Amino acid sequence: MRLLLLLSVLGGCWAQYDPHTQYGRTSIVHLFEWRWDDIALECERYLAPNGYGGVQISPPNENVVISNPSRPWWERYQPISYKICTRSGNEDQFRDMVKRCNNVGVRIYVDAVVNHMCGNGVSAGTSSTCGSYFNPGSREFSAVPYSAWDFNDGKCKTSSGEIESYNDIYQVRDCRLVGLLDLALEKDYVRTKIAEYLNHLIDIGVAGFRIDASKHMWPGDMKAFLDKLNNLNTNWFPEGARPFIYQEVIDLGGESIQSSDYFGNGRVTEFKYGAKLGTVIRKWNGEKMAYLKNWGEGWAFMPSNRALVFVDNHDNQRGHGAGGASILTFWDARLYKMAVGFMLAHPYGVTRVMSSFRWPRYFENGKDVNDWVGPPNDNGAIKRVTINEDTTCGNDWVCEHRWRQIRNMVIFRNVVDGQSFTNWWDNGSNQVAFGRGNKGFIIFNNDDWALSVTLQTGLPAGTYCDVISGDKIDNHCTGNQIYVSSDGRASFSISNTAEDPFIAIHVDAKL
Ligand code: QV4
Ligand code: CA
Repeated sequence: MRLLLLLSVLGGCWAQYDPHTQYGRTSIVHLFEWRWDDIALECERYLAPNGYGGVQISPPNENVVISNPSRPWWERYQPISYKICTRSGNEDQFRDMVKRCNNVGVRIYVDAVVNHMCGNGVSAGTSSTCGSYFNPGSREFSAVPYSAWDFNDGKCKTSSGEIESYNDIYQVRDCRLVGLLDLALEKDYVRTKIAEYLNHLIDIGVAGFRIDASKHMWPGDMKAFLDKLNNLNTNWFPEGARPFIYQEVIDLGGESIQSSDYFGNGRVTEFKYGAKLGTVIRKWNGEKMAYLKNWGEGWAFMPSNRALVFVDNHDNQRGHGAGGASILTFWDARLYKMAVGFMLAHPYGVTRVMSSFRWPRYFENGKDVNDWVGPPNDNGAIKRVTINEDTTCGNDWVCEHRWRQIRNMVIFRNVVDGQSFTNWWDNGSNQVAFGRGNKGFIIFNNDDWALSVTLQTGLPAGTYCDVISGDKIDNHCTGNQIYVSSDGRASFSISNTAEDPFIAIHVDAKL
């Protein structure tokens, strides 16, 4: 009995690093700006059948309505209250989504914007997604309520009241990030208000939180409100399960604030991952895929068991936040699929797949002047996600998570979960391959010439469907086949002009 108790305590204390996905599901998809009713449908019709572990949703709390520019996506990062009431839906629709997704084993992770309220420059009134009154000038948010006592104005030492230097850890935490009214998180009243908001979501059934702008909160203040959080809802989670926490901290190195400052609270977003992988796959700065042999901690990333990783996110796919020009996105489809495929095959971190909307990019002097454009909408109402005959999405939803190559690599990651990184091979340039124990094997050709090689895969003998060029349907491969001989070796040929110059096989795609 004592052993069981010990195991349950150990399991419990590690839980804030654990996404609590259903057994055999390993990846999260960010359904950026989707409506709650569409997410519920997607959980049932697509995410559960294809082994997605959970969904990161856009902030569900009431936000400011920005009319100039017209309804930018980033208005949702300017809270007005903690009412579940946004363009994605109301509380009833939110509850329905959480229930339906949990009932098919797909978790919900909430984007929690708790460092600040709306921008200092916004005019007072009721221009908010639920009509709540607010007055930035007097720091009044009557639907919480917050008043001037609850903000950091007195504590910030810069003349502008804004963050002026990212190397001054006090400014970064106690001053306004791009003018956003900064909450006084050392106050128990503020910590309690935030905990009440997050506990409301936990009681409805969410599995955890992306904590927005974590770099701008003191780790100790965050711990104070995180310690006030309830255990997860036992309708869907084991007794004593702690909310999964992943903190948005952009640390590309060189700043006073480090990701490791936040490890005590939960996982942390590893922004070096997407920035470096984009540089390697684009073959910039002399980078080459052969260097990926020691990918992960070998590249000075944080420990794998603290990392939340992604190729791009909602900020850096449009030039916000960090990562710069090397970030690969759906706009760079062929290279993007290789990068996402590599991420999902490699054992490092908890993986998050981006699912975007298309917007009218328009570059002036190298900057996309339409980087603010919000989700597809009809006079402000977010458009439904329509599904086409060919299973792609309509209405300008990109649905990268439905692209065969990405969906099948999410499944690949599930099949190889727990298997070690094995059988690495490279040609010294941009042709590389590796296996995951005896469950899966992947090979890339990112050179400007053909790949033709016979390699040890570690897999049992048999005929495998390549899940990049097609699917295994009934007992038939719709794409290429790979034959693994009794000694585990297989021959691979990949043209450098192939639509997708990589091949992936695993034991669940074996004829
Ligand atoms: C402007 C001026 C300010 C001025 C202010 C007056 O820039 O100097 O004081 O007006 O009100 C929008 C506008 C921004 C404007 C601000 C209003 O773009 O120009 O300030 O509103 O104050 C998103 C967008 C921001 C947007 C913000 C709020 O990226 O452009 O600002 O939402 O609507 C750092 C952080 C990191 C952060 C990243 C973007 O360390 O945490 O910057 N990433 C997260 C989210 C991101 C979000 C925020 C944080 C803020 O991922 O999407 O910013 O919640 O690296
Ligand atoms: Ca702050």
